Amino acid sequence: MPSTPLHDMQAFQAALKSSKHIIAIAGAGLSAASGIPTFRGAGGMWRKYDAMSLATPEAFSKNPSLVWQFYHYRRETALKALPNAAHFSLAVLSLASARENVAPDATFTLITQNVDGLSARALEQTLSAHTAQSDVQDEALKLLEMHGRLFDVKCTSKSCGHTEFDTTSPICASLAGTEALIAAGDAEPDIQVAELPRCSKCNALARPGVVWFHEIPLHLRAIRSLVNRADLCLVVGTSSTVYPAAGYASQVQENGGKVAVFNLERSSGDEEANFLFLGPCEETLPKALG
Ligand code: BJW
Ligand code: ZN
Repeated sequence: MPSTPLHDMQAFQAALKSSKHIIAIAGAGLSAASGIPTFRGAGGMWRKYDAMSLATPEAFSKNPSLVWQFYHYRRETALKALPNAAHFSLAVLSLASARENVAPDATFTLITQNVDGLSARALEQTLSAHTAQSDVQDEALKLLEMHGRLFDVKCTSKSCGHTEFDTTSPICASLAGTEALIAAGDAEPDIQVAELPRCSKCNALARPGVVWFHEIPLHLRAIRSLVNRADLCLVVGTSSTVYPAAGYASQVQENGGKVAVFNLERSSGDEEANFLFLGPCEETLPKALG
């Protein structure tokens, strides 16, 4: 069992300062203060549906109209949302020239399960406020969006597979306004497949470029190598119930690294953490990271 005092901010900051390879694993709680609903618990319903049951390949095959309406609603919500203080704290940690409480030569990578793009926007804004070219060149190494991106639109035809980043609002005319049908029990329109988003290359049905259950998450090779060398792992706003992300913190500990959990409430596996900061991460992270 870990022997470090669980809630000791000074001890955490000493660990932060002495770490060489830091990673953060983030989940939906990171974006909760930006108004993005979480998956499980209070935020996990969309209309009358359990959000988890819509985020599957089976749901898309069975009812692409319903699943596209769900993702259209989430795209519109994310477009209106702004990164919060927790996103910015993590973005600052990425920038050697901006951060203070970390060793000058330490590395940091944020591995996020979130698809809302808010961490990328926080990183872009933080980068543009700090002009050092060396920071800009390393940007791709600092954020890995392992469950894809809401704004990637991906062809369903295996022979094509074209994906493009598209923030058009609405993504297609037939979905316009469907995001407003939020009253529980409202009948959603049954949109014909021909009217749903289509691939710009081959005109096949397109799907959201996110990773559903039983699909392979992205950037796994890079993540494996980061997890293997990490000596500190921050676990931020995730229920730690979805694999492989849920297994990364214990892998870091097995390699001798430390784990710090930032969550509103108790979460799976947090009894093993070296540090546990309960509360909204938009408050606890800025305090902890300085
Ligand atoms: C706050 C807060 C605030 C609120 N401040 N905190 C091993 C064992 C068992 C099962 C498996 C296994 N390996 C694989 C599986 C199967 C499956 C799985 O994990 N199933 C489990 C449910 C048991 N995994 C997969 O299928 C994955 N693929 C896979 O494993 O491929 C095989 C393979 C892997 C590796 C190598 C080779 C092969 C794919 C998983 C894809 C998950 N997709 C989704 C949808 C993405 C698209 C979309 O967004 O629509 O990803 S599901 C959903 O869950 C979404 C999330 O990213 C993910 C995690 O949820 P998250 O972020 O933790 O959210 P919540 O809501 O659960 O928690 C929020 C937390 O925030 C709570 O704790 C709150 O308290 C907290 N909070 N406000 C701080 N202000
Ligand atoms: Zn195509």
